[in-house]
Amino acid sequence: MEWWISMPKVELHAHLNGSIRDSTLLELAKALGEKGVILFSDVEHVIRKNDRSLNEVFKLFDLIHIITTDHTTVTRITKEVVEDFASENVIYLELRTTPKRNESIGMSKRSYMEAVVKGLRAVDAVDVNFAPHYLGEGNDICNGTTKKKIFVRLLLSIDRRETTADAMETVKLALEMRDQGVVGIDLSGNPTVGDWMTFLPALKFAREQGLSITLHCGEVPNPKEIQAMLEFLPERVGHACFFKEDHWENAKSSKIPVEICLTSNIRTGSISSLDVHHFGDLYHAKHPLILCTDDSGIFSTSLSGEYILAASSFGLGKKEMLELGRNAIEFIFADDEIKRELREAFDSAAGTLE
Ligand code: 6MZ
Repeated sequence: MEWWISMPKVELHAHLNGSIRDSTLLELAKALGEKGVILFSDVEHVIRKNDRSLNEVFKLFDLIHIITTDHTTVTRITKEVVEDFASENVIYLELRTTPKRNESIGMSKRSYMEAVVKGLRAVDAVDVNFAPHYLGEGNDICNGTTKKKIFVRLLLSIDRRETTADAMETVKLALEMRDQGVVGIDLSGNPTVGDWMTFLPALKFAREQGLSITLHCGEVPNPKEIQAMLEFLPERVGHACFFKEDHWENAKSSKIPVEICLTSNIRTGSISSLDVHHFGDLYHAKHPLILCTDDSGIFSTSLSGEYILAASSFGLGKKEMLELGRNAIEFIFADDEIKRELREAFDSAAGTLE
């Protein structure tokens, strides 16, 4: 196995419905085609396409949501996504997803999330620790088996198309599900849609109640919104592609960690090429940053792929890759006990470096 696949990794920016296996998506689309719900031939080339603009990505998400949003499928894709991350030695995963309501099939935001949690419980290829004090069946902590272990925590996403009331419902649900591994809130969705002020009351409430917050910030040029988001002092931001100098000054002085998704930024055209990607500047300035996948299914990538891409583009060796991965531990939303365990895993990997 290549070294960057076997090294331990921490994934903090992965959207559930963006991380679905292509094979699963095609299988589900085919089944819906056979039922006459969609025209498979229309859909197939959209799924198989590789390069997509940011707007095309959001059109694809609307299609994916038609294909995946029923309880059984949500459970299945959650299980598969966790297994896929674990198979490339992700040892801590913060998986984010937008709770969805679909009255015609009896789905509420809560029942959607219950289907997600069912998916976490269904994983059997690896031991999943997904909730505080949860020891899954067959958990290897005491019995000394060599089954891999992954910590999974959940972030509930607010979609920028939603209303203040929708956003508040999501935050309340997150609070009720804290004992099932929910640790924070994400604001995401098409960055050209919606207004920051719509979500602010729910985000403030989330913060008051002790949830951590990460915001998709600066995915499109919108200086005022970027400024307002930075003033809110989120625990992390994602992307930061269109930050201007004063935004960077602000983010750097506040030391706000940035979730960096190289392949996603290049594929959507938000950044023209890796040699001008802000990873380089942030890395050399030692600004807190975390390499992430965003949507490993949509962009045909993996976290290992992102590490080797960063290594080859910015001249990182094994030691630097491992350090980069280890630094991510400081920015997870889970508690200190988990941080300690993760540090041990990285330190033991560091001990094997020649
Ligand atoms: C902004 C994104 C995104 O929540 O249905 N999402 N939002 N920028 C991105 N970069 C390309 N990638 C994914 O996962 C899919 C949803 O995550 C958000 C969008 O709201 C998308 O509908 P879930 O599991």
